[in-house]
Amino acid sequence: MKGKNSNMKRYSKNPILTRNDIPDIPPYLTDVTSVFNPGAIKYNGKYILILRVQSRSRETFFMMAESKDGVKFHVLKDIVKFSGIEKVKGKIFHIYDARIVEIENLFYIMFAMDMEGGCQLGLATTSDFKKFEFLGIVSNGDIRNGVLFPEKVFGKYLRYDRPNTSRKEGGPTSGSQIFLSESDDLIHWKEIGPVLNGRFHYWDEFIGSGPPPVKTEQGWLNIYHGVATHFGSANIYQAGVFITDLQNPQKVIARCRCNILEPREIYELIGQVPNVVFPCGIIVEKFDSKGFALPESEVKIYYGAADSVVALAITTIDELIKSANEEPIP
Ligand code: BMA
Repeated sequence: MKGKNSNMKRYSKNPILTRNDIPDIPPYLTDVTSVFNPGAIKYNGKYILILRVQSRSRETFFMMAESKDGVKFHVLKDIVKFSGIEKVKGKIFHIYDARIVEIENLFYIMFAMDMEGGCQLGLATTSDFKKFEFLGIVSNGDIRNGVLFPEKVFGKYLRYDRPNTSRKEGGPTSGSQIFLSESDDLIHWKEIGPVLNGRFHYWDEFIGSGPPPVKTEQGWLNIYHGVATHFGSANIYQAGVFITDLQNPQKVIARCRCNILEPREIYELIGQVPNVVFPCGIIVEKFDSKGFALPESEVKIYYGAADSVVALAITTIDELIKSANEEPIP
């Protein structure tokens, strides 16, 4: 790949998962329509993805995929069920876009829940990726793209989230501000304030967090998605990177000028929703003894392409930091 901005290498055998890799679970989850937007984590040396699988009824399900090398995945023939979610009052239309972190030896999965009145954030936990427990709805109001920090900061759990502020009549929702929120118990959250704004007229007009933040010596490294909406016929979903202060994650200290990944390959340009790359999962291979990602570490970014398939892009911490430190848009 050429050019200063192209520091993400697509895996040569992309897409890594398509509808053909999803085992049938009769009666309704057979011959599925699509698989995309996976959360990712390493557990017991294995790579785990929690996939968004859509059936022909356009219902959404979570399914799990496992891999030894991070590129060849095997999809388990089970629907991931969060015990306790059945107690939620009100109809849940869809759950989707999982983001996974490990905090103090427990794994947490934050995801979007489409309900009457808008989208909420749900939280589930597991210690073994066999049994999953629903902890509750952890938002109120219309909100999406919730990502937990992988550790407490000054004694508080933190997350970035993205209120859905702009709603076209009857159309999909989006928003142009990422916020920081804090919590003592992961269930009750207090909004601290805005972190990052969309840049109107440029690549990232609407924005939302991608995978969870990564701790580096330079700050919290964040992959986000940006949507360009000024092209009339189609929105373009791209990915970018910004860095926030380790001591004050509300403060942005660097932000890319150009996107780092945009729809170019046929599987990104064409599908259920054309022109989409949507990262939700990140695996950083090497950390130092204090938990900082090493600059030379390989980084695997798992993303949904065209809301139809799962793809992988590979880079390094150093490259991501370089992109975040581009000259800002004048
Ligand atoms: C966003 C979310 C994502 C989806 C993207 C493109 O608003 O719904 O899950 O991948 O739109 O359709």
